[in-house]
Amino acid sequence: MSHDLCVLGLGYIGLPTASIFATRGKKVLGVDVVPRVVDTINRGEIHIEEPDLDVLVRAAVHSGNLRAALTPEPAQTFVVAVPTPFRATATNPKAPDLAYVEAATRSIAPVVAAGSLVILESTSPVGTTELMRDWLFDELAKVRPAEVAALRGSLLFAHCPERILPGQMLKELVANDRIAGGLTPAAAEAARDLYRIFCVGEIFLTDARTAEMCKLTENASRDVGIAFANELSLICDKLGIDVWELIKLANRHPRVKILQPGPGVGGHCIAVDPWFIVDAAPEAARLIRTAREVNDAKPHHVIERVKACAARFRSPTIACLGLAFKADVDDLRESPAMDIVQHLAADNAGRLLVVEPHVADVPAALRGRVELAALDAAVAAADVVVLLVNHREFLPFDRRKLEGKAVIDTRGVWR
Ligand code: SAJ
Repeated sequence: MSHDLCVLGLGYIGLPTASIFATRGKKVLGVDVVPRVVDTINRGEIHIEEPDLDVLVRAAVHSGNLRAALTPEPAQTFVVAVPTPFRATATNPKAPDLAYVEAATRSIAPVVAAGSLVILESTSPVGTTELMRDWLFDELAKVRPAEVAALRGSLLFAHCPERILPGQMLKELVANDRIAGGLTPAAAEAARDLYRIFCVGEIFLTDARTAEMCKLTENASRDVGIAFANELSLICDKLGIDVWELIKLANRHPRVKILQPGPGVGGHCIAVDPWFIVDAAPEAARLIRTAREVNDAKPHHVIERVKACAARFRSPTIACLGLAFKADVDDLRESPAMDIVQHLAADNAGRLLVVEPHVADVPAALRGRVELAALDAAVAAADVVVLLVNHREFLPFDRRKLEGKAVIDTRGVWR
């Protein structure tokens, strides 16, 4: 039996997407290469934290419309939602790594059918959808050579990037506008008709290359905006000005909308995607590269400030509040807070107490080097308090508990 959809990659994007299609009556096979992930989902449970995702996945699995497996099966539509990380090359330490996209694409060659729609959702460098088509036909030539000519005329390829914000994924999955970029207009239209099943936002048709660049541009735009705020924070430190007050006042101008400075930019999107533009056009992408460098340098600035404060105490205790890459999520990947705490530990800056309400254990990278503590206990014991993530648990805070301590508030929430 052919499924309606086969979704490859059951992570932060693939799992909600597969589940929402399933709850809208589509027969969905979710594919992941990790057996533990497949087993977890088939029990109706989840392996990642995202508000309400557990309810959605349980409903999808229990309806009988979503099943997970290790290998693809025949389907009308294939959605590739696998990671696109970095890979160091001889000329570029941050070149895009398309190995997962290539492997997922090649894996559908045995099961793809005439007229199938193949969608790339993963954030990808410009030209990846074309590469995807080429990889698929290269694989088809090996495994089903007699059918290549017929399939070449009928397969449809499109890029439909996701835009959902971690922490608000399910709301944004349904509500956000989308871009459907086809290798042909027919492919874009077919992709639009598919996402129309659950997407109530507008769906705009374009070509695949524009859609690829559009996704990268959105995240690069946010990165440049945050870099502006982070640069302001460095300038304000030197000039003795409160950057948060400054930004609040500047934003009262009707056409000014400055973002917020912080300890750096984390997550697996904004700190990664702009490099795909730099890689494609290194000479032209000057501002985009500089923004990345400004944001990547920010954790080091925080580390130096913490070490300078700690140096004032004989055997300092430092409370680090938050490890996640941003507020109210459990995701520690590419987290500037993790980076800062790891450096403080490596530099023996002091006894390190870490408060992270979203993790149960000390992460492997910090094991044996920091102690996990409750908020009040950590602050009471600390000489230096460093607020790294503006988790909601840290916001209503009795400032009197900070009296006599050195405080570094990287998010400006305790002003
Ligand atoms: N940050 C700041 N200051 C700000 C805003 C954010 O320092 O004013 C930091 C955060 O603390 C975090 C990082 O930037 O470390 C990124 O957080 P985010 O909330 O801006 O974005 P992500 O990475 O969670 O999600 C982004 C979103 N992209 C845009 O807003 C343009 C989301 O819509 C995308 O779907 C997602 O990337 C993705 O998957 O590409």
